[in-house]
Amino acid sequence: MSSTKDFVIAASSAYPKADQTFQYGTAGFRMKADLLPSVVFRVGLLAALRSRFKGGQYVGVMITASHNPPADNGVKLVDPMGEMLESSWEAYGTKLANAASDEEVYEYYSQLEKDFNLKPDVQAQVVVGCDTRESSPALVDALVAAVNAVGVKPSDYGIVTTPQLHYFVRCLNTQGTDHAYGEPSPEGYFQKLSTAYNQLMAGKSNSPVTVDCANGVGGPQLRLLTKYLNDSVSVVITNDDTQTFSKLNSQCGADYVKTNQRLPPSTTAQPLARYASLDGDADRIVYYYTDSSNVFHLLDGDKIATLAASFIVDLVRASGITDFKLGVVQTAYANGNSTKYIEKLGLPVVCTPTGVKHLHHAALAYDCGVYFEANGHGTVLFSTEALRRISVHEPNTPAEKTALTSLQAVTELINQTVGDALSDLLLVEVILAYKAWSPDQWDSCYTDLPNKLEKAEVADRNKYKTTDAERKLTEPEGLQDQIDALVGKYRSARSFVRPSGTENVVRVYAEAATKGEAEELAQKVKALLK
Ligand code: NG1
Ligand code: ZN
Repeated sequence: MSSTKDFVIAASSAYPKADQTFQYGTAGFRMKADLLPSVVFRVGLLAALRSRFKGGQYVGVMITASHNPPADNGVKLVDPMGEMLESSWEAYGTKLANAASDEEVYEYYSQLEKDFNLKPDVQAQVVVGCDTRESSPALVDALVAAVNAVGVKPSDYGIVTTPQLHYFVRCLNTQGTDHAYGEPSPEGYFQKLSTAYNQLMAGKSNSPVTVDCANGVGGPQLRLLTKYLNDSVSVVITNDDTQTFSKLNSQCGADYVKTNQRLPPSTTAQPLARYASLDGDADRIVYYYTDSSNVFHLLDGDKIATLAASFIVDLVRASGITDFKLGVVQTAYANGNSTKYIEKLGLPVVCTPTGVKHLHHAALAYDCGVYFEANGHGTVLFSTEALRRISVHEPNTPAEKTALTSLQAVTELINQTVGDALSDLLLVEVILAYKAWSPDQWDSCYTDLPNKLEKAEVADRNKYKTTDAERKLTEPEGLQDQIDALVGKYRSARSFVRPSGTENVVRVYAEAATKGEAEELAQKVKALLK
């Protein structure tokens, strides 16, 4: 009779490893899709181990490369409450992915079983989802082959957004408990979001919003979601061709708009109308508009964070809830003026290293933690205690009752597992309707400092070491002093350099009083890296 060892080795041999070193980074493994089959196979083994380590709870595997070009793909694990994989396990993923032979794959696998004392009677449960890329189905097959080899039948959700998969995982693990998150199905997801949205929007309306879906999975999913929404807003869906693989993230999508700070070329914007762009797996969203002079204005993650934070704080106060701590979490890429604005609102604001797991973690310190990366990836977390207080609070006046009911619906509208472009879209639409704000009114809360993001190819990005939430370099020696000297020459300037966690490059960010100065500073700092 064959043993697990035989099954794993035989199955692994169908997914030979490319001659390459892999690393589980900020977004899991991400690279050209043809290098990935062996990596995904081994991630499947890791997912099964992780599930057993978590007492047989469901663990998710998402196959996507988000905003990367169509030829790329990626894979990442989702922990039982819908969070990103706990950091200490990333190294096990890296080790498995780099095992030199099928025998070594099994050796590491069984070593982890021993190290964590994983009992054979705990059955692993794995769920998988993927984006619309051409390479995704074959990678799902690799994943299925791996978990089958260790006796697990995975649940395959097919083509879903990354945040949907996070939602399903949390629902599956909380079913039947007093903290059940929702029905673990696409319908359950749409139902949860739309019920909250429809309740919040009763009697309110918005002008239409046009949503560029990056020709990714967000398009079909948003189309389904809109069927559940009342007619308080009409959502115009664009760039939703998921059949032509080469169109994914090409000349459209949140990353294109944020990086180039311009409209997707396919969009002819009506002045003062609202536009939004999702990324390829719909976990990021940015808004934008053109003003009456046809000038483009970006409403990025920082603007969404400040909008959400001020709205929620107002609702909490209006509900009569006191001693409620709401904080905002940003990264070094947050515009300097957004940080000043949050401070002006009297709210605590902290800066963490790049990567949502850091922001998510910091946000847990508050009753309500609002976290967004400038690129539009973020969400709002309510602590268990805050949710309890909100649910038992007794309003003293009809006005308090109205605010409290809205606050309760807001906690349902927000996907609290991870940044979710569809949930964030509905949240922004609700807030703008409540405030009766046009996009320029929202924009006028503060003016972004002009900024520039550049990337530099370097021989070895690992030579760049940072401190102070990646705002300062400690290595290479002397480089930070040179950057500081350059920054000192510009008005309202700030610049930092950090190695990317997802690409083999070093990123340079600069902001300054004018566009010209920000661009010049970025170029000069980039030139230091040569
Ligand atoms: P890196 O490549 O580490 O800069 C990028 C984004 C992050 C985050 C991750 C994960 C920027 C400057 N960086 O990280 O914010 O979203 O990808 O996708 O946008
Ligand atoms: Zn994404």
